[in-house]
Amino acid sequence: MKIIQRPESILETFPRKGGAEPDATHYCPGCGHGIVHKLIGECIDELGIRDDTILISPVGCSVFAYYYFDTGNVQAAHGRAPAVGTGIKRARPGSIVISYQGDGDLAAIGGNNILQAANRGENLTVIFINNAIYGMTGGQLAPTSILGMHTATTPRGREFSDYGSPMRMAELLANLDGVSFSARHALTTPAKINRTKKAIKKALQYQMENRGFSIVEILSQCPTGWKMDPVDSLQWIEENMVPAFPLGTFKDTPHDRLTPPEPANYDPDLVERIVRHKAEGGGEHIRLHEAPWADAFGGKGGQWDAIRMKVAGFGGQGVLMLGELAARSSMLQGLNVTWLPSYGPEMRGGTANCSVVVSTRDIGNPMVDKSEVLIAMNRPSLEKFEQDVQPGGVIFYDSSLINIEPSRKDVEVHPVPATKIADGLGMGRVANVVILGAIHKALGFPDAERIEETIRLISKNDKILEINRKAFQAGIDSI
Ligand SMILES: Cc1ncc(C[n+]2csc(CCOP(=O)(O)OP(=O)(O)O)c2C)c(N)n1
Ligand code: SF4
Repeated sequence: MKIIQRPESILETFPRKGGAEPDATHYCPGCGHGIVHKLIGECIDELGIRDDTILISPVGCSVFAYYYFDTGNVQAAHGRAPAVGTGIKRARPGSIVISYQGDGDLAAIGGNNILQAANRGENLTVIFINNAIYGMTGGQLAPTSILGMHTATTPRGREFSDYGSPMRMAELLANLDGVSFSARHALTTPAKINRTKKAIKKALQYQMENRGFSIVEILSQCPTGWKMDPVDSLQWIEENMVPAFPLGTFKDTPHDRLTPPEPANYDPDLVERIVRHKAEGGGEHIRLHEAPWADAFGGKGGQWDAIRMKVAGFGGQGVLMLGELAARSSMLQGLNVTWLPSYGPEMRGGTANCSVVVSTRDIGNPMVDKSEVLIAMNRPSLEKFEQDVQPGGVIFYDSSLINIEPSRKDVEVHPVPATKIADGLGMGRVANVVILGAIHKALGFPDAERIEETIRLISKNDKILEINRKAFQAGIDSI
């Protein structure tokens, strides 16, 4: 007996921000997205990969896919799902990554993203919903709109002379060496839906076997965008889309990919070896699991499992370099780190900031919106980021340039006359290293030995090295 039921990988209810909990999806009646969600859910269940699966939702009607799948979920910017998927898969090779994309997302704005990921043979599964139109934004022309098709932007129908032919992505991608599996299916009959499911399952199995890039293109009905009722839309696919997009398998040659190494932090011994190697034989090394914040962070850190720093100032102050120095030194200490720069449009004089996360654990998110530590090198940065510091956090600011005090009373504040000290040393641009000294003194990390190593890396000659060392010491003495 066959029991038809909701796959376990699809959530029972779909809670939203603000408390609403609709029991239906947001898709229009008759939309193909819902059918494909169910198929993916069934495949995940049958393969037993729910706990390992990370689904990337695109921009388009399926932007809310994360409301429905009881898996890991990440939402990517328009067309960027293959790049985001690449990052996730490389960071977590044991995960099963599904890049779920519409035709505007995959073939238009993300056209190069998909080509490059496929060409690199990234071990991902792409589910490509081809409904020949931009559904979400009101039915504009997509690269896959068929000739003669009336869309919001081609009211007289797509003409080859103006817009070329519909792009056959499954065939195009099949030509790339990195691709193991490329097929196109449709959802117009139960038999075809079953074939679609088989293809999705195969693509996922190939990923589980580490066989490289797989894509299943699915001709999917968009009754709303096509201005048809759901039944007519099935017929329209058979009569108009299938001739333009033949169904079938265009490549099925699973290849062996080099098994990617496990990420370093899965194995503390491996981490230790890497740290030793990087430090080229110098001194003691902290093992990842032996770096409790309580010691590393002036006794405070026990309450946080990561330290998130925002370093901000104007371009030319060495703000990004300061973040990098803190991140590199912490990395040499055996901690996990991320460093994410953010630039204003101007090269010098504009605003600049970077986000640094230092943790004993895996870092899921390199962005810093709430921070434990703020380093403000100019007044606008202090004013902008002060409120984002966690209660009990720490603010360092360049008191020679900032003529106000932070208003927060629930954080620790360290004014450091960094620019004045650096000018006194004859090199204003080492103000960032002065601040690093203050951080080391106040927080007890990063390790002085590791900071010395990173300072050596950035100092072009002995004279600059000496000034940097003095700046670091002056920072320590300043608080
Ligand atoms: C960078 C960016 N450019 C444009 C948009 C507007 N936009 C939102 S959805 C969409 C098209 C989605 O079409 P498709 O990928 O075919 O998905 P569907 O909605 O049909 O499922 C566009 C252009 C956006 N959100 N972000
Ligand atoms: S507009 Fe089209 S693709 Fe979007 S939810 Fe409605 S039917 Fe589905």
